[in-house]
Amino acid sequence: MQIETRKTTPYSDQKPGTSGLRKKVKVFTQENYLENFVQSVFDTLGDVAGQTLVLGGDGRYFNRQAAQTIIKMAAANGVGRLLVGQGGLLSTPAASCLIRKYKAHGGFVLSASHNPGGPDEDFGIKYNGINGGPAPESLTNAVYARSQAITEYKIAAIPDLDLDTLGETALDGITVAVVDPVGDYAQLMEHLFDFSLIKSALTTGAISLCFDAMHAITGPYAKRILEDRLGAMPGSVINGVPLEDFGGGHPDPNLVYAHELAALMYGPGAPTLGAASDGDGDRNMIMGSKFFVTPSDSVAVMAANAHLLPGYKSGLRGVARSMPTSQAVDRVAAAMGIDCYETPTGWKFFGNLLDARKITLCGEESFGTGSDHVREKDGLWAVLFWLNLVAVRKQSVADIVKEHWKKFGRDYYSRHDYEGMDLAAGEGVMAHLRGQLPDLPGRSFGAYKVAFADDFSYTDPVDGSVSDKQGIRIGFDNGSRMVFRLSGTGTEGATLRIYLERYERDPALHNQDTQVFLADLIALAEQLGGVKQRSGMVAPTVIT
Ligand code: VG1
Ligand code: CO
Repeated sequence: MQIETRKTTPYSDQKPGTSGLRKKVKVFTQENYLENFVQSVFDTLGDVAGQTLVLGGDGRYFNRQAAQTIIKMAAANGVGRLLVGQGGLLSTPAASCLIRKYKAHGGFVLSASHNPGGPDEDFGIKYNGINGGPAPESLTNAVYARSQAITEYKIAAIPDLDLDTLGETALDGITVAVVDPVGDYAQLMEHLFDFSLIKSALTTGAISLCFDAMHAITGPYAKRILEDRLGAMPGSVINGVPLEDFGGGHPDPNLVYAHELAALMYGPGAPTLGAASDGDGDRNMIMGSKFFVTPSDSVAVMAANAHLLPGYKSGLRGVARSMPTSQAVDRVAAAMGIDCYETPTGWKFFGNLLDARKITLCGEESFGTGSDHVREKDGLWAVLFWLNLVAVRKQSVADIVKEHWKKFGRDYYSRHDYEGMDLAAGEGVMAHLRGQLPDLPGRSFGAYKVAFADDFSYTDPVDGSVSDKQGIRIGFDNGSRMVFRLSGTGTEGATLRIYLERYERDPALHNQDTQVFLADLIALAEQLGGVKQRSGMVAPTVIT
């Protein structure tokens, strides 16, 4: 095998964000752009001679081409074995599953997750480590530093490989195995959940289901597991064929973008459970008939009920949520007498807690939930969790959640996103808020008295690493809270997120309209942050 060493020069913008490096396809296809980043990863990893790596992506535009480049670079950098999902495809949780199961050194996941795909849209790449989870900041910072000094990269002069046929190709030094993307993942799910119970509920019609794969990666997974294996009616999986541009949509499972599912679930004859996943299969949205489960409630309900499911029957070690996620799961943890950790936004911060066996379950308000079975959030896993739960409790999704509120109280919760904001305006809002922090504690705004106000800083309890400036938190003495932060996954301008929550113990007040119930807090957020005034935007672009 002939290995070429090619000269290159650094790109200044290869700093990974919340979840890997995400850029417009047009940025990624600049000369050597992808190659520079991949070589920076190899240079940072050091000796990978003879090691196994996993490779796959969500199937978006440029996935195939990028996979071929990475295979050639892996060969040139001494990798011993590459496991590649057939067609270059792997959902993010399935990639994590493969890394763990086959004891790989790590893997490349090609995805820009919930961002749109296509020649004018987004692409992304991230490296996951030996535990199957996203690289920690120490590694991504080192990769970035390397990318700023890179002068050459290595690539094997070999033709493109056939990624569509299952099987192994032994090249000189490296073996490339094209593997079934679904099989190992499906097997893992079977260990965690009561498949025979779910199957009988689905085949007898006790439970019906609609899963919207949004033309993204989970289509083949959902069809194989939900329809073929568990007997959900054919057609239960909609938009199940992955497309390079996700059919022109945003593969983001929320009420705005998963509108086909939302219309079905609020219409006549809605199925028992409605669910959707995102571009790379790590997010989930859960709905019942005429009922939407907020992701923050979902993780809380899961924590309270996990012991009812086979994979979690021995109980939970602890739980964790990202800082902006509502405090609903904290209440469950307190009642159960287990620890609850508050981490910065992004799945990479859960990795150490899971590895150190401090937690079993974790979640984010951004439609992400997961457990110690892999080191990524896992969309289909969450759907199976809810299916299993509904089958065990023989109640509707709405009844399960309402009972939960009765027991623990309800955390009304909403996130207001201002996308495509001018970067300077976004940074201006954050600076303006930061400036007010010292004076806020103790001040009253109507019924809201500030209990604490800070810029969230996290010290990892396992390795002691510190992550600063993770978002402005303003907490009130009645348990309400607002959080402001700038997104780290966007590819254009800034996205400012405002997270709002208000706790209500009284069951008589558990059926209010969320936006109405939060109206005072929403107004106060504008008073303190001046988002509309500073950005000139009149309203949020997305409300979840
Ligand atoms: C967003 C979410 C965050 C999530 C991240 C990756 O990040 O808020 O909770 O972990 O996306 O999800 P940000 O920085 O834009 O707020 V995925 O499914 O896009 O990999
Ligand atoms: Co995702």
